[in-house]
Amino acid sequence: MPHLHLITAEDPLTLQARSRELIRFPQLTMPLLAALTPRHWEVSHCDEIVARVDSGRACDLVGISAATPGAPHAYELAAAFRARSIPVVMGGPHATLRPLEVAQHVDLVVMGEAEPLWHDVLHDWQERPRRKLGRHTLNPTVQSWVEELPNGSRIFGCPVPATLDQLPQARRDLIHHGGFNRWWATRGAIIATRGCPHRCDYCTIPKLYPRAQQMRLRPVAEVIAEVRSFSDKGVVFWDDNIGAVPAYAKELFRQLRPLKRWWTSQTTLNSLRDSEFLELAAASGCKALFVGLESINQASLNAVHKGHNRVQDYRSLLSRCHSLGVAIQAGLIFGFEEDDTDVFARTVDTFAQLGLDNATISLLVPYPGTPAYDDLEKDGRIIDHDWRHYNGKTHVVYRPRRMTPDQLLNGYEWAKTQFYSLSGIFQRLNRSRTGLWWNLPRNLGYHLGLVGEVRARAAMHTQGLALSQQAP
Ligand code: B12
Ligand code: SF4
Repeated sequence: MPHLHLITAEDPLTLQARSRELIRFPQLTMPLLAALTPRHWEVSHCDEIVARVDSGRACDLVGISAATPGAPHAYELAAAFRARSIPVVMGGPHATLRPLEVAQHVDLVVMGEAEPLWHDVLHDWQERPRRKLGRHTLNPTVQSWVEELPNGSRIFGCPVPATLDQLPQARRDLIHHGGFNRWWATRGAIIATRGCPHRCDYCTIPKLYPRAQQMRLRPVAEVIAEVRSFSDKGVVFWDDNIGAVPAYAKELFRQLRPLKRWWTSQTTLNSLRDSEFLELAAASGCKALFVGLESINQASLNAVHKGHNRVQDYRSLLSRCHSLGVAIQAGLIFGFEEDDTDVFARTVDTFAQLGLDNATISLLVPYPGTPAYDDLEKDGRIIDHDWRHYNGKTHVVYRPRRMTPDQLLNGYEWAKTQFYSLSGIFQRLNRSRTGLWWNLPRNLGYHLGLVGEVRARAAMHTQGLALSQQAP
């Protein structure tokens, strides 16, 4: 039986930054890929968020998934396995956005979704047919293709989006949790939809899936059957925008209600404007929603084509959520073209007043393939091409328009420290009062995580300093 070893790669710097946060999110990507793998393969999984990769382990093929900041580390892992003549296949966001770069480091690159391709990729690898250089049809039924490169690597792609009907259930036995999360973290990761109808300039979603704006929906009955199949109380829908098709979401929530689970997912402000959506979500056990508020600067939101966020609505929409017992975890980004140095204090003050429950606060990252990256590159304003720094936490990788990179980094760290200071937490949660029994520990987790993150940055700077001192 051939053995496939799957790795969810995590860059050490990102890992250190997140190491103290009290929540470990369940990984779905590799457990789903394992479920898509033909039965005659034995499959194992190492999630680097909770365990170290054993690069000496025996296997026939290694599969790696990596986001952009994890790519250089994924290349190191690939090199260690390839040195032992174990071939490596890589997929995920970075492989989809930069396939030719990734092909310099691995044997097989899979762009986009695995569903229409994975069986053919494994079959192709086992058969190893000889082909000329260039692109060839792989499977005419789904119009998939394989490209043979001069270095012997192959890139696989498919222009047709996967259908989500009869998606196999993820291999939850391969969702691992470590440390203090071992006992209580959920394995209930699942998706109901794929895609997002919006096109925000800095987001990679429009580039990750073919026809990304065309929403794909799993049949509600199949989603419900999968939720029923596991006993975890907590369910995490890893959808990009679960509210993109309101009628579908509402039907899902209606059918979810009798299962009495607690769930969370990601959506946009459009969903929060829809009272029926919110009421059904709350009644079906929604405890928190991740919403990309991104900024309190309307000019910034408009400039990145996120005009569906209206700053003037934040107060009423937050209090509507709180009145139904739904907490909001906001995505907040600093460093947009319209941001200047007063944005940091204004943001902290605004969200303290509004009682925002939580926030994932980041520096703007121009991920390759996005309009944000293309515009900055064209202006010659990308100042750092080391993907490890594209984590939105430790480095500013471009020259912002209205401040210096140092002002942006310092302002971001200051804002984060204020937002998650003990007094900041008290002020916000005192206003929100939503789900305090879990919301308070979650905030304290971020408070502790901050210490790890600032330490990680200090370590990185020391490392950078040592390298520059070694330079001739
Ligand atoms: C869940 C999630 C997380 C979770 C779990 C991440 C994980 N590794 O599983 C957490 C919260 C930990 C997280 C963290 C981060 N994330 Co995140 N995350 C997501 C999210 C919302 C869903 C991913 C998911 O599980 N989807 C469901 C699964 C089943 O689908 P999938 O992952 O797309 O996998 C399919 C294909 O991509 C493909 N595939 C993927 N990998 C492989 C590997 C092989 C070998 C093959 C054959 C195929 C294949 O097959 C799968 C089935 O079709 C995506 C958005 C998105 N739609 O991708 C962002 C996303 C992946 N995250 C993103 C980012 C930036 C991050 C962070 C860097 C944020 C940060 N600053 O810390 C970190 C990086 C940590 C890491 N190790 O990845 C970006 C990546 C952009 C980029 N250029 O890399 C995305 C695309 C969001 C966005 N809007 O741009 N994330
Ligand atoms: S709404 Fe969110 S997921 Fe959709 S394109 Fe914008 S940032 Fe990406």
